[in-house]
Amino acid sequence: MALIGCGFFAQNHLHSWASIPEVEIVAVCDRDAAKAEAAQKNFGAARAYTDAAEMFAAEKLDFVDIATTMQTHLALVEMAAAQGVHVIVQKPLAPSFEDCQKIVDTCAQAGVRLMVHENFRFQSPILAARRALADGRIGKPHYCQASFRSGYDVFSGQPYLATEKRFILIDLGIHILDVCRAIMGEAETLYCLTQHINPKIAGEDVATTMIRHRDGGVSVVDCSYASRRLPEPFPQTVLRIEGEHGTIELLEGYRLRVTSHGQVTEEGVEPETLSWTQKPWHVLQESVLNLQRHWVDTWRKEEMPETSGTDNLQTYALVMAAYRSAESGSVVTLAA
Ligand code: NAD
Ligand code: 89Y
Repeated sequence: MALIGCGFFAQNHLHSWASIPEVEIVAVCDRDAAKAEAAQKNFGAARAYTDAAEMFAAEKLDFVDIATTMQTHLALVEMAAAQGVHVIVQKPLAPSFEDCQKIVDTCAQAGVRLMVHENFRFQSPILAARRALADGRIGKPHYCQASFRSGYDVFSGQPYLATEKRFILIDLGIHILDVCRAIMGEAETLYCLTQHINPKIAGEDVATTMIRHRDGGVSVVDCSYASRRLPEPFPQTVLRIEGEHGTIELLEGYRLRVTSHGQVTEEGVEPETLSWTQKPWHVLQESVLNLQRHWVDTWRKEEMPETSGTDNLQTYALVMAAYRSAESGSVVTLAA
């Protein structure tokens, strides 16, 4: 495989690919030669490129992992699809729904697999909560609160986040809405309020969304980068899922509490740090490995990955509906 975009978050992709035995990183590519060369040296790739077109012309690849920012995704996917190379693309898939659809269609027409790097649903604490639900411990869920509230300075590592006119919903809310979809299913209607608290950034940094799901369930998805509180909980997502027989709570401090048929159990679900992960990012870093492992496993079984392009269009549609709702002040109905 080859990786395009050797920046801030791609380091986690590289460490994860390096620890999956079935995968060989043959090439890396970044417009910035220094970043490409550092990745080549640190992860033992045979070749480093600064031009993706040149890389696709020269290499025989099974798949490419695109870890650049969203503005470049469509053009890079078109290059991969033209060579019959399977694709993983970081979230958000593209700046508009139309371009996301083009990415999905381009891959379908070329017959290449497409997975979106939507990793939050693969965090081990969230997987533990999803397992408790799938095991029937609370029965059918009718309410979910998925909450991510932090004051962590994400702008020092990712400065582009401070200048985007749209910030928290498309950067972070996309993950929490995706976790909510994974738990509660598709949405029918949605209402969102946004706030812009930090004057040093261009976009909204708080978003509170209420969802009515197609099967009648209700969710509240709230995200904030303007919450000043100690201990700083970044990057924990907390969950409360209520069902007919009990409640699943993923609490701060990575505690999973399940009330099932009048009995309560509680366990720690914080992942161990790996040789290349560091707190507080370890839970996100490990989810990259879990997602990349899922790509390899589903490829071998010839199954669709959970976060296929087609699946991710539904999550992206929620983000766009949330912006529409916040801008218009009205409830938005999602297309079937
Ligand atoms: P970054 O700016 O640090 O890295 C992007 C790199 O891509 C840069 O080094 C840039 O030179 C390179 N690049 C851009 N266009 C290119 C092209 N056409 N060809 C080759 N190289 C090119 O950005 P980042 O913070 O690492 O974010 C990258 C993506 O990862 C974003 O979409 C972001 O939303 C996503 N991200 C996801 C998570 C997660 O948990 N899933 C976390 C952080 C960032
Ligand atoms: O870019 C974001 C993401 O996808 O997860 C956390 C993050 O790094 C900052 O919000």
